[in-house]
Amino acid sequence: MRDLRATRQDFPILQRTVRGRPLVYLDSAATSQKPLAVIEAIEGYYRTSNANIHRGIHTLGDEATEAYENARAKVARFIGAPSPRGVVFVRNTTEGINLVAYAWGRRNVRADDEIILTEMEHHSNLIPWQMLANEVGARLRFVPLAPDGTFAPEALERLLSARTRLVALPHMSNVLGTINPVRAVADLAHAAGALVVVDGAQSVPHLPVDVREMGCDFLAFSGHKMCAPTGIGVLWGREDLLEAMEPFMAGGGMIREVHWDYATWDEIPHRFEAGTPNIAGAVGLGAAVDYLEGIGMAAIRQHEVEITAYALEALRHLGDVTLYGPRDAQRRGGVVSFNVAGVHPHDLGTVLDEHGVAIRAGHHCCQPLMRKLGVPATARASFYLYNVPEEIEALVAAVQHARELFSGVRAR
Ligand code: 7TS
Repeated sequence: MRDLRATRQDFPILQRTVRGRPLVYLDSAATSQKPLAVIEAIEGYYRTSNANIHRGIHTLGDEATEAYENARAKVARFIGAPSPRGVVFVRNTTEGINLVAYAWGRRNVRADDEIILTEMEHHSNLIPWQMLANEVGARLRFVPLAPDGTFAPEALERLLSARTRLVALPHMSNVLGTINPVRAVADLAHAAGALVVVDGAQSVPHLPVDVREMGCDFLAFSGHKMCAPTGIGVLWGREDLLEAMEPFMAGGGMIREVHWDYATWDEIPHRFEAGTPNIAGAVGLGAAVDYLEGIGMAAIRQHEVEITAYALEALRHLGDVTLYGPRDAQRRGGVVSFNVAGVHPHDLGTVLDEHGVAIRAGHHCCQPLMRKLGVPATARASFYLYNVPEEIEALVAAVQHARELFSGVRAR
C-alpha cells in the first residue's frame, strides 16, 4: 500500500505558506486540493487536443471527443455503474440534484405526494425539493436524527407510505460526518414504491462507492471535492429512468432532429448535456479518478478513519469543546464540526488562519440542521488523503491559542 504521507508531494499547493507558516489545509469538504497529475491533464488537453466535441470532422475534435468520453467511462467504472450511458456530466452536485427535481420530479410528483429527506440536508438537497413540492402541492417529510447525528432505518420506515414518491439523502453529512445506511434506505424506499436519490458530494471522494451495491436510483457528486477542477460534476441515473426523462435544458448537442416547431432528443446521456460542456473539466475529472484509484479508495478511507479518530480524541481532550456527530470514527467520514465555549466559530477561523490553519466556519449550507443543533454556526475541520497527524496537532495548538486569547478578553 502506498504511504499516504508521500501523496503530499503530489499537491503543489501544500508546499506554500500562509502568514509565514506552512499551510495546514483542513477544508477539503468545501473543496479538495488538486494533484499535479490533474493540473497537467488539463494543461495537456489545452496544449494538444483542444476542440469542440461530437462534431466528427477533424483530428483535434476526435481527440477531444475521445478524451471526454474516456473520462465518462472512467467515472462509470469508479462508481460501479453498469455503463457510461448513465453518467451525465453536470457542473456539480447541486446541478445534478436540480436535474432530477426538474426532469424527473416535475413529471412524477403530484399533489399530496410526499418526498422524504433527512434533518441533515445540505441546502442543495433541500431547496430543489422545496421548490418542486411548492409547485405541485407535494409535502416534504424529514427523517429525525438521534442526538449523535445518526438515524436508524426504522426512523425512515415510520415515514414511508403509499404517498412517498422519493427519498433523497446524503450518503455522508458535510456537518456531522455521519455515514448513512443508504443500502437499507434504498431497500425500504423501493419496497414502498419510492425512488432514491443519493447526494454523494461528501462520500464519492472519500469512500469506495458502488451504485449497484448502494441500490440507489440517482447519485450526484462534484468533481472539485475529489481532486478534480471546479465546474464539473456527475449525475448518475438508472438508465431506464434517464431514458424516460425529458431534457432539463435544451439547445445544441442534445437533439436528434430539429424542425421549426419541434425537435427530438438525442440518446442518453447526451440528451442532458445541452451546449458545449466543460470538456477540460471532464478530462481533469478522469485524471482525478485515475489518481484516486492509483492510491485506492479503501486506503483513503482507512487513512481518514485514523486521522478523524485522532482529531476527535485530541479535540475532546481540550475541554470546553462541543463535538457534533457520531463518536465512533468508523461511522463517520473525515469531517469534524465543533464549537469552543466562548469563541464564535468565525473568530476561531480567523485566529486559526493566523496559524496557517484553514478550516471552515459557518452554517455549512445547513441552516435547518444548525437550528436543530441549537447553534448559529460551527467550526469545521475536514480531512483528505494528504492530511497528516502533525496537522491535527497544529489545529489543536491553534484552537488552544484562540481559547486563551478569548478567555483573556473575557477576563479583562
Ligand atoms: N451536498 C453536500 C452533502 C455537500 O457537502 C455539498 C457541498 C453539496 C451538496 C453541494 O456541492 P456543490 O459542489 O454543488 O456546491 N458542501 C460544501 C461544504 O460543506 N462547504 O462548502 C461546500
